[in-house]
Amino acid sequence: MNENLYRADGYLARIESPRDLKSLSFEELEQLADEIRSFLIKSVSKTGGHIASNLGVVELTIALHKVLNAPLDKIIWDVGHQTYVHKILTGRKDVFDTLRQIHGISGFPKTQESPYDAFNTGHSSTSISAALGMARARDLKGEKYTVAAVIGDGSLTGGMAFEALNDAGISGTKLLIILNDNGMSIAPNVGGLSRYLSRIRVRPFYYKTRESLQALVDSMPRSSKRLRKFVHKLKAAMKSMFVPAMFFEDLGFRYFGPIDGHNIREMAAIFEQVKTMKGPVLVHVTTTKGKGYKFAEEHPDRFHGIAPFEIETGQVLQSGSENYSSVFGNRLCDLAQKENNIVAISAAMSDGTGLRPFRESFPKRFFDVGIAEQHAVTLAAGFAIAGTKPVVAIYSTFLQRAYDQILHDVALQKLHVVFAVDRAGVAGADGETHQGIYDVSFLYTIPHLAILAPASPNELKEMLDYAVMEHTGPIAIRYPRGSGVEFDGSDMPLRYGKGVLIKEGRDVTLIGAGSMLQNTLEAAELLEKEGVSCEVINPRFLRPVDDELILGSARKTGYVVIVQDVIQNGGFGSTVAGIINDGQMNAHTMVLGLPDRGIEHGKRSLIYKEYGLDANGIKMSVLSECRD
Ligand SMILES: Cc1ncc(C[n+]2csc(CCOP(=O)(O)OP(=O)(O)O)c2C)c(N)n1
Repeated sequence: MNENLYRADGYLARIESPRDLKSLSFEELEQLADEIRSFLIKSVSKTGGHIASNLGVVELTIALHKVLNAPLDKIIWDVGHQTYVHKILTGRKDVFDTLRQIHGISGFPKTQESPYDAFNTGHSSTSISAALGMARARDLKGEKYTVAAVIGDGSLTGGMAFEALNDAGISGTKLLIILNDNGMSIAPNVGGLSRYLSRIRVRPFYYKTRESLQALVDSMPRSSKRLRKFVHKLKAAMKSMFVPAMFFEDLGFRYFGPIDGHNIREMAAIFEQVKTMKGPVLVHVTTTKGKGYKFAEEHPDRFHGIAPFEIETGQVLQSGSENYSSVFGNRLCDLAQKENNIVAISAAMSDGTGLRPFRESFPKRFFDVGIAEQHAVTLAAGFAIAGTKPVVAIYSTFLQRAYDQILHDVALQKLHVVFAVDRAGVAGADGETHQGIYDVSFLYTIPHLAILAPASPNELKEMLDYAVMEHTGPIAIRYPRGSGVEFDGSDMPLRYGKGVLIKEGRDVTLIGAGSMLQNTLEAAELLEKEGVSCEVINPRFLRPVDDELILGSARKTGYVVIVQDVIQNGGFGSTVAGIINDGQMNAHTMVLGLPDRGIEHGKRSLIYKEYGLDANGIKMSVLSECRD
């Protein structure tokens, strides 16, 4: 038991599984909610994590588990960043201090971690599709249980969620959707749907009256057909008076709400009622993001995902040098001062991608499209073809969503769109759903696309200048999470398709791509001490490859090692190896990268170490081949 996080004589100490909630009264559940809040604040202040979203769903999670019978009943959490309370209630409170740490529990649902985690999530807007699939499978197999998707108003801005609503509404399938509406994505939510939800939020009178009328209909004997018809007509008239178009009901859902998402009793009563209903139902609950912790309520965006912090002040404990995201954002502002044609596009991540200064300085040239990466990319294509210079900043992992838009809408038309691919490489504590380790492989299949990887903040600035001001076609710059350091040679002028020889040597050529250059340089130092003379190349362009530079070095050393922070297959490493093999020279090649499977969560440096991509790991791999 973790006595620092909860009291031995409290209610939380008694909860080993959701079954233990069934016997508690609503007053006791409210006390449990208080204990969970204090547990969350204490624990996440040490590990870091998605504190604000979880503080917002304490009562909702308790009410759901009180009424549903998990793991028989399935709960699918959209994005999954708000599952801490669910994890605490489903037998994981005593390992909660390992959250997001290497070999510890994940910050997202994992079917392999617990039978209570019904579906793995991480990227947004997938829950309704997955829940509908599970519900349809249940019906085909003649099984009986409830499937519930819990989705936030931010995640509802993603196209997939609309596609799923469109399908689910007419499915006739028993399905429960809980819309957790806190008015926030990471930043305040955007778009027409968000505006629509806020209009509903301020019209509780209509919904309360309508629910009472429905209850009246339900209580009437079947024989009183005329009276039932009259009440139905009254409901319809009220609807057209108060809510011009009832989106969810028109799509085919029975709609309940808005309900106070911090009132366990009220939510439990509705969940009991809807649990027995046959078709698709949507329950709209309103919550406060960050509820119960002053700093998170006041700054839900800053406390969305946060590093370890001091509880008393809300201040983050570690603060390092300027990170790549803000180097990018600030440099883009400098360029935008000079060039009026530049526009910036974000898919609900303006803070994370460093675009806040741009948003504030150039509000008319900044576009937050919601969690809609596909739309963001084709929007950029439209901007480009109409003669502006769009820069789209998206994390590597979320860019996966927009593969076809990059290929079909941007690249085939050779449009000048700049992709700022943030969090490239190992992303760290968010884990396997968030690793930016696939982008080079999938971007490599896209025609006409240049791919650059800066090895230092100065290089990122140079590359951004080049990509925005000089290049004319599609171009991606991929840079890692966190900050970087400068090195000798990082100020060499950038030339299209050209890498840089950083250090000359005789025995082996080490090519350190982007963020891996630093570890590669350190590995070279270690190898020199072992008597291995290393030549080191900074490729700068992952595509096109500087074959002249690389072939020249391969000819000299006869042994080329490519170090990259992405999966080994496809992309830069295999292309370089192919070029060397095609050159029919007697040179040996080795690609060091990550295995082609999910990479777990943990501190970035520890993950790189685990997979042999730290300086020592690189040295050992080089030596093992030298000695063979
Ligand atoms: C495809 C995709 N893009 C971006 C993100 C980053 N992201 C994580 S949570 C979040 C906001 C979600 O808002 P909402 O669903 O309302 O949940 P809340 O945190 O407000 O509870 C975003 C943009 C993501 N997980 N997936």
